[in-house]
Amino acid sequence: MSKWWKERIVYQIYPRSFQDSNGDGIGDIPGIISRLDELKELGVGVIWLSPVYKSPDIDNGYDISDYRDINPKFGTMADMEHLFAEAKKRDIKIIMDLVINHTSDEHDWFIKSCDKDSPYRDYYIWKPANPNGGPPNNWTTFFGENAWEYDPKSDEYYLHLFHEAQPDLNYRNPKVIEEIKDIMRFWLKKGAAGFRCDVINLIYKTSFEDGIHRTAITGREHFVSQEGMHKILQELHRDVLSHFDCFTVGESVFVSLRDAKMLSDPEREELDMVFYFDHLQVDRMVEKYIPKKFNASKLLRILTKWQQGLDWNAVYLENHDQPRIVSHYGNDSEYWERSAKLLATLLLTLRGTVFIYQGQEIGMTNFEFTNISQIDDLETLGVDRLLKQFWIPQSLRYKMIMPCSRDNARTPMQWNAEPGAGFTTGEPWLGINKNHAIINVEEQKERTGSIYRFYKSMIGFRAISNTLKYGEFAPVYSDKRVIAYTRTIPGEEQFSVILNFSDKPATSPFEGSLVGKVVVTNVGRDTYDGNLAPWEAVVLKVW
Ligand code: ISL
Ligand code: CA
Repeated sequence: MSKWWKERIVYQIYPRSFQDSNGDGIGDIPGIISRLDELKELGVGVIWLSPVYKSPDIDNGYDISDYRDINPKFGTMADMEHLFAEAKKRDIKIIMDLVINHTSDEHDWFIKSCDKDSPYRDYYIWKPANPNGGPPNNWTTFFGENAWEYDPKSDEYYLHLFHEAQPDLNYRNPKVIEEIKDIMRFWLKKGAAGFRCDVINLIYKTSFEDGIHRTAITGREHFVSQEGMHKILQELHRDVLSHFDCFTVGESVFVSLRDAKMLSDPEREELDMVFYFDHLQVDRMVEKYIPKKFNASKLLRILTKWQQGLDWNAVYLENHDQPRIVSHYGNDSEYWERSAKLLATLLLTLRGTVFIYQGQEIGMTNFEFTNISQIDDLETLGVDRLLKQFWIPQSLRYKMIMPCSRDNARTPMQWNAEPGAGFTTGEPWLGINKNHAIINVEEQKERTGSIYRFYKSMIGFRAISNTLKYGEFAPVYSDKRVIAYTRTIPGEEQFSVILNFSDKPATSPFEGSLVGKVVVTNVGRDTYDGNLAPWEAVVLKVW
């Protein structure tokens, strides 16, 4: 069934790095408003706003201390209302980041909850020490440490699957669920068109037994995608979401296809789509810090599994937690421009709602961090500490963590070649990539053949093509470097997409659905004969 949220392009804004309006070096809401025309021009139909709520910013806003207030760094509630109004004028919808697995430890609920006799005690997960002493169980956090924090005052521990300043809410308490419903209604009434739900498949903890020991996130079998979570999501849908014209995308970690299917099955009325990570881990071992060789066949296998396995996908290659895709699966030096266009071709020819992360549309690259002092990301700092404990030398540590640091995606947006990159007139909160002198919006908007222009035209092409939006996906060919797939509306139209993920020329078979008229090219070719240049992307109209 067609829906507006299946057809619009979603653009993720990481507010602190998007546009600063007052020279304090931190992006803000008035800054976003000043760039709305720009987003409209690119073809954006929805903004996903990373958290702008009141927060002590231990994890850059993913630690909320008041869900109904705005972080003063970003502006005021009046600014936020102004943003909704200005976006609406341009027919751009906004989805909010709903971070409800945990709050900040400065949230009023948590402060009250530290008192053993408070009615808020049960809003969080407090447990006495293990009978043998020490934390209640062996669970570990996403940032590498034990997941329990001791509170000497009440002589108990509270659970935090992320930083200790991010205590997990207790979803066995119906009052917590009612609070969350109220928060959702608050934002939907203000004009939000839905939510991106942070680590939503972790909210329900089934038991508190020790987990099977793992190098990371021990205990996960007790809290990933539990039955209790499905029930809660159905309740939120029934009592809140179903009363508004909105959509939800749930970030789901360690999610299996089966669980993702249940989460996004329209019949079950939980979420509309989910973010999963499989397709970004082709060149990673189970632990993302250990690299392995990229293999295009494997990428196509994973894409096929999810494209065909789910009714509707959330399609993305970047977000604020991932390295820049051109530095990850592309080539950010010699073939920077061509490989970024190949990745744009991939993104915009898959079936699902397309998400673009700020800066992706100009091929922003990873930052060359040379020292841990340049890093703000909690996760990178945590992993560095952990590796140090294993006596891994600094050079090797940096080699492992820097290419994956979440800060690669968090450096300020590169608007122009000026010293502050058009992002700020002040001192930016996180280093600006030196390459903004070359890689920036201003330059690319003006130049025919730029990555920006390529994104814009692919977005335009998708907007008028039912086949790209809704057509069936089928794999056609792959080897270590090349993948090819088709998008088809039976009896109506078929496209095939052929991509060479390598610095070397390659070939694809030249028969069947791999023959057709060239409709998209990143090398300026008129006809296709089965020979691909390095990093070439071509879309053929087969019939
Ligand atoms: O970033 C990751 C992989 O590099 C993930 O492990 C990530 O921590 C996980 O996907 C959860 O992410 C979300 O919740 C976190 C927050 O730090 C992230 O920014 C957010 O996207 C806690 O709220
Ligand atoms: Ca600012």
